[in-house]
Amino acid sequence: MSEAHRMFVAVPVPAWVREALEEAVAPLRAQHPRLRWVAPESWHLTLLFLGDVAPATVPRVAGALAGSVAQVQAPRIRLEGSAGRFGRRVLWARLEPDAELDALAAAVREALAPLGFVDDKAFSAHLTLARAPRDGAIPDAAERDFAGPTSSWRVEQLNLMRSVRGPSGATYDTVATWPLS
Ligand code: 2AM
Repeated sequence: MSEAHRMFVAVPVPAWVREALEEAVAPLRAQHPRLRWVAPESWHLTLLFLGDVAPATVPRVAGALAGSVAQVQAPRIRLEGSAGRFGRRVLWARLEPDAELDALAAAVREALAPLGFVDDKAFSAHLTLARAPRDGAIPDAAERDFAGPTSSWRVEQLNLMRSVRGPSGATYDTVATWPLS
């Protein structure tokens, strides 16, 4: 039997936003080298974490996602320029609340719930920048000193992603992608 893959549904960050964000993150990365900083090419907005998905289930997931994107409008994402934390473990870039982004996440969740993929936590839009080391926490200063761009962009695609654990953290592959209109 082939192996299950750890998967999630996300929207990517366009290259020009990544570049602007990277400039803002660089000084923090230098000041807090013990934090596990997400590589800019891996930045994304998770809409739903699926966990382990058996290879035979992937086409059903893809089919359900294709149906879900047909029903929603492409949202606009706006970075607020500030950061937040989940507990003491995760540092993220804050997004302005957006009803269309919430609707996209809800459509994805509705489409995949019948296949058994349910997240107990409510959707909370965020762009993860760093995680605390196992024995540490995100310092207050990392949240306070983040002065990011206030970029905004129209979401053009929805991605089904695979997370691959490696020696220096997880890397992400795009398994399938659907354009939003
Ligand atoms: P986040 O970084 O945007 O919070 C792939 O693992 C992605 O799925 C992570 O980048 C994380 O998105 C999200 N995710 C949500 N719940 C998760 C969980 N319980 N375990 C691992 N990843 C999770």
